[in-house]
Amino acid sequence: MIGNKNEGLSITLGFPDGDDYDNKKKQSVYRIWKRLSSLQRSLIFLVLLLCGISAIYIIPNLRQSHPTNTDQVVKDKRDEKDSIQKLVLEKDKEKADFIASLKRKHAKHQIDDLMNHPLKTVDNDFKVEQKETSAVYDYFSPYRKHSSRQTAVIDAFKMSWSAYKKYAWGHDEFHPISKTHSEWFQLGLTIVDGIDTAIIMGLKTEYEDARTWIQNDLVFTHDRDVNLFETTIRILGGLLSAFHLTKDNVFKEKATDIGNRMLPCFNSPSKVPYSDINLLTGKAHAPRWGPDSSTSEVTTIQLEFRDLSRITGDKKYEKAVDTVSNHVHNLPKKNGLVPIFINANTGHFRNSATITLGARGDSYYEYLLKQWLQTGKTNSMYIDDYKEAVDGMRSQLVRQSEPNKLTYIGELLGGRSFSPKMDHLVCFLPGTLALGYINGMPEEHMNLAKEMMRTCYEMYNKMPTKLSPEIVFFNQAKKSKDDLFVKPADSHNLLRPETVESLFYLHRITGDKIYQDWGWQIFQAFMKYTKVEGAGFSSINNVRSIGNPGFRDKLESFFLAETLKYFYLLFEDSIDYLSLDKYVFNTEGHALPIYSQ
Ligand code: DMJ
Repeated sequence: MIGNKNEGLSITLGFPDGDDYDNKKKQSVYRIWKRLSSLQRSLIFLVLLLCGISAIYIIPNLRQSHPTNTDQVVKDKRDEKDSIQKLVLEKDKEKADFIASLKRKHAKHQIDDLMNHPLKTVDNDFKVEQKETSAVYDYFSPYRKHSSRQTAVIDAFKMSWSAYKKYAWGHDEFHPISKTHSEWFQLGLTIVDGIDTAIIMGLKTEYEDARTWIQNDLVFTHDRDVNLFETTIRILGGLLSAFHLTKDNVFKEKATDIGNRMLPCFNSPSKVPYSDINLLTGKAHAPRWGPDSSTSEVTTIQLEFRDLSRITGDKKYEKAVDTVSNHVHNLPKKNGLVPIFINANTGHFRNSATITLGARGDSYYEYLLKQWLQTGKTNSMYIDDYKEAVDGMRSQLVRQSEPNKLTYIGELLGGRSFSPKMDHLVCFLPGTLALGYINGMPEEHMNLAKEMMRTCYEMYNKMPTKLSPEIVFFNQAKKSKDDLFVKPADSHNLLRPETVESLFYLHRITGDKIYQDWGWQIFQAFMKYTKVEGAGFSSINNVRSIGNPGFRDKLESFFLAETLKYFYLLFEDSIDYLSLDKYVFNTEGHALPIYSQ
């Protein structure tokens, strides 16, 4: 070592070994430090401080030039892109397109899911090209992620399903207070209606239990009358949806069986179907309570029978329901609006019947739009009738309440005199109008959809329990205190889906999260007032009583088929999950594919 001690600086040129070197070095630094003035020492402190601060900012940036988690993400993204390209090269274009579209919608969890769990490709035996891919999404992938609101909905479904399984498995309906069950059609209604919700929520055990029951125990040979409309939308619709989502032929076979057994309903003189049929004997007839079928019932079976034709290649089902549609199309109407009764023998409307968007009228309007969509927008008869009907609603039925100007849809009693009565059932309308709007209907339809959506929300929000009654009346007098009132006989809640269904469409179509928040408020009210300890959910008697809402001891199958399904879909942020471009939901919430014609 050579050191110039006088200059207070030492320069190391050699490499002496061990302690001797270290001691000398420490002494030399210490001596230098002692010789410095306080100003020099302060300057050195300052320089060291600045170096320290710079290091805090510089080191993390330097670290980024080395492999980190962020890089791993970038690499994963690149790999993901490469895999997508590879899939394209492998001619698995359908899957690649699907993943790419999910990616665009930031549905990262679904990308992960799909990358890890390939779609299963199946034979496409449809005679008419369907817009849906011929691949089946892996609903039961363990990689699926749900938002916390979706998880709450799934828990509600599981709670209700397991209680039904424990006390009523295989029976139509469950009574959660008495823990008993009852039959309506003796077709395991709750299972068949609810199975596709289990699929959509990714509930494998529940799905498998239901599938096993359907395969082994669902028979259509009971000597019993069933209602054509209810059996079509719930049983046939449920089976078809399960078939499309899984491509499992068990569902197709059962759907074909029940479809065949219901066909005699159409053998009426007018070809407008009878409302009821005995599935064993094939004897069809008008309802016990009168000579007429309900208009909504004979016009809300078309999506299902048409789909059955498309999957079997047998045109007879579609032909039967097309005949009904063509017939109803040619009947005289009031501004596109229809009376709620039609006679299967004469084929004529009962002209003195009420015109309403509620019970017995509702889904006539819904299926005009949805049939047009199902058939690839190729049949203008449906959309022309739909447009005329919406114009008719606007001119004949739409009013605003006092004092807050809530837009509502009233009824024409006897086809003539206006009543400010609105069923909760009418709340399907905002969703249908919004669906029409994104498929080319005019802006006024969307405006009406939004206004009606607020009204339907207020039907919940204004009640002490935050749950809607079955029917409300709107106030028209200028000095009214509140916009709506509820008659005691109408104050029950049956766990109906319509408002949640419309919230789902409005959110899907506008992306406005207010609809999710409204839905969450409603969901919480269901949890608070309709939950039965250890037995799922029950409809209630009085939404105006917080203290005594009173259980009605009944779980309607549409709570599992529709209400909870639409809650789940409302809280889904990806617009590609059961895309409205590929699926049309029947009036019971069952997903059917859209075809090219
Ligand atoms: C369901 O069966 C269907 O949504 C139908 O269109 C109307 N009634 C119930 C639900 O409220």
